[in-house]
Amino acid sequence: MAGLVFLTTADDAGVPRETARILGGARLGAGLPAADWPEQGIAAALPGVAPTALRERWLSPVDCQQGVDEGIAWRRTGDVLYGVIELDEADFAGDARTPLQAASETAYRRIFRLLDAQGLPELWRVWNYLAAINEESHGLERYRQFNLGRQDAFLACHRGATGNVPAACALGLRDGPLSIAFLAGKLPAVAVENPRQVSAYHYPTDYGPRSPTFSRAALAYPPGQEILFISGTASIVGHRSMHVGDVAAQTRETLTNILAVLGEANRLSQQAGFRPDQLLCRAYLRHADDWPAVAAVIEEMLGPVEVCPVVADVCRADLLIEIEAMAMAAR
Ligand code: 3EB
Repeated sequence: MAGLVFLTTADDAGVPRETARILGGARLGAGLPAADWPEQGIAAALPGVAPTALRERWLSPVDCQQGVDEGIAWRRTGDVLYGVIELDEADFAGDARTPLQAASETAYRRIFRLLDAQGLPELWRVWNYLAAINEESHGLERYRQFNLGRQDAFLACHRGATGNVPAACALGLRDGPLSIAFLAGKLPAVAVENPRQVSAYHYPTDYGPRSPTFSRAALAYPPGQEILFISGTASIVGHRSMHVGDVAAQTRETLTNILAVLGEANRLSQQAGFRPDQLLCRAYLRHADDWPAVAAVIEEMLGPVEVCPVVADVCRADLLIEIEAMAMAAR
């Protein structure tokens, strides 16, 4: 059975003109026009990528249904749904919470409302982007404000904030709205943790009044397929940042974490054969100039994998690199 296909292209050459089968995706970099399917725009520099932009698409084997609800652009194919919501924090000025906390809680409440209405309640993977993630306002770092709003929405919408939570990433861009893309389905994903790390949802309060709500990876089950989503992964052992100031050592620690998560995923997986050289990676670099050093460590530790480098701010000020990965298999 043909399932979902994930496609990355530098331009639109060779891509089917039939856009009804595009479930959704992301536009990275600058220079491509916005798509007319649910697409998350990530306006960031892509070091070493020529030209200057990439488009990622999830292709469905059949035409998708689509809609827009409470500002969420979504498409679904069978029991899988992809959506994107962008909220402008300025629209939440005057709320008792900080504008970012209010926007974050609102976005997640809307997502859960849509998923409940569609009968696809299981959130598998979330991509979060916000402006100036490490800056402080209202006496709290903005990433920590985001964590407050996100966790409140999970609890209010009866999801729970520990255990079976989605795989995710959360990155800072220079400016722009709060932007959240997600994949969800009818069947629950299997959450995967990392034996080398404290679960993020159990981080001590030194990292903020509310813990981040994500799992280290998720195994998701579209019909006939198993998809491994490895969350944004950094140079953290236990709950502490390691190798502060040394991007090559941080990349090595990050990949050691990814390989540990991969091992756990294979232990829990239905087909148990995900290999390091099969990973499709996105590497978030605080500094574009670090890309050659990061690329060399990735090649050394994973082999010649596909990597999309993106300049973005990692959610702890002492981290220079965060890497996420995906792999797909037939089931
Ligand atoms: C960490 O391990 C690094 O808040 O959704 C990675 C992936 C990180 C997801 C999130 C944060 C998030 O804590 C940061």
